[in-house]
Amino acid sequence: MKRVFSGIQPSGDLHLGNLLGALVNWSKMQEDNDAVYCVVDLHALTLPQEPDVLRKNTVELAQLLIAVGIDPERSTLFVQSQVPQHPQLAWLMECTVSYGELSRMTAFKDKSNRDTTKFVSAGLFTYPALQAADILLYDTDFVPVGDDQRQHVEITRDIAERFNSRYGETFVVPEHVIPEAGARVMDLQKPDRKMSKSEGESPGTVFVLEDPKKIEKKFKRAVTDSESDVRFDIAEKPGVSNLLSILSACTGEAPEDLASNYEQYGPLKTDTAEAVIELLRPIQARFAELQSDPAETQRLLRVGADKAQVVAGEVLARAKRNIGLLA
Ligand code: ATP
Ligand code: LTN
Repeated sequence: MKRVFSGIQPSGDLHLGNLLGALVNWSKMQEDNDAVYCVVDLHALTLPQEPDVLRKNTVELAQLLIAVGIDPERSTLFVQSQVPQHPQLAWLMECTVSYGELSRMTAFKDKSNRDTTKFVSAGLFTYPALQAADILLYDTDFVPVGDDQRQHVEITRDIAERFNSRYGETFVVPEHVIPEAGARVMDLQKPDRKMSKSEGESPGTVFVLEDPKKIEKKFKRAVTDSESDVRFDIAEKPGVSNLLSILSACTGEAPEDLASNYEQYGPLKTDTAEAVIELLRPIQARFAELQSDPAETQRLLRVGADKAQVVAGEVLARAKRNIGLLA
């Protein structure tokens, strides 16, 4: 059986981009693979966190993952900081990646440049080394992610190949799995920017737990353009194409085919809002049930961490042995 691994940060409220770009595939891929899914709380520390908020977000994100369909009986679901092999292997990864390679990461450039007065932690810079550790610790074959993580999976492959060629066959070289529709959900107000959760409350971000009435409003006010024809053309019509991509991810129909059903923006907005609300309805209901018992979620996560440590311990021992550290 193939191994699947992916992670998500407890850095804010889950949005439609996370769901369509990553979590739909997480859920699908657990059917035929040995899936390992992780709430990457150590990654969230790259930006300053409020301790109580981080704790709450970590448990609630795990509950949301279960609500979306991740089955903790079938998949291994755990929190990164409860498996100490992650930061341990990350050091070996930091010593296998170069300063130049890390400097070329667009996610780092975006986040460190966004506000020049903000504190830029060293962790934000070395972040891909920890991500490589996450992935390589499980002999991962496939990594389901959104399009923005393409470069991070690529650098993970480079690190694995370099380590293998320096110290002998140690790591499986993983591949990304990026969905056809929904890989890059854009902000409804700024369709040239990806929908993002660390932006906070924004009229262009649709949250998984958002009230249906609010979702409807956000779609109604989505930025389109001054023309009126509906066609799928990301360069010329980013706003309209974003709506078609979202509708496509919800319905499974190609965005080009969907475009031919519409002559005006209004009905496209209404139908997209409706498809999204229907997709979210069962997730919201299931989350409400799970939320009432955080202790049970924490118990499940502990079980997941114990399961994860079995594999992570073996792979870390292999890496330590091959690089010349004492057992
Ligand atoms: P942040 O805004 O804090 O960087 P994020 O919203 O990008 O967070 P992450 O935890 O970094 O969320 O990502 C979780 C998963 O969701 C990743 O696989 C990522 O590729 C995917 N993802 C995030 N934003 C989008 C988006 N707008 N469209 C499609 N996939 C996305
Ligand atoms: N960097 C990712 C989150 C992440 C991840 C991972 C994704 C951390 N470790 C391992 C896939 C595999 C992000 O910010 N979206």
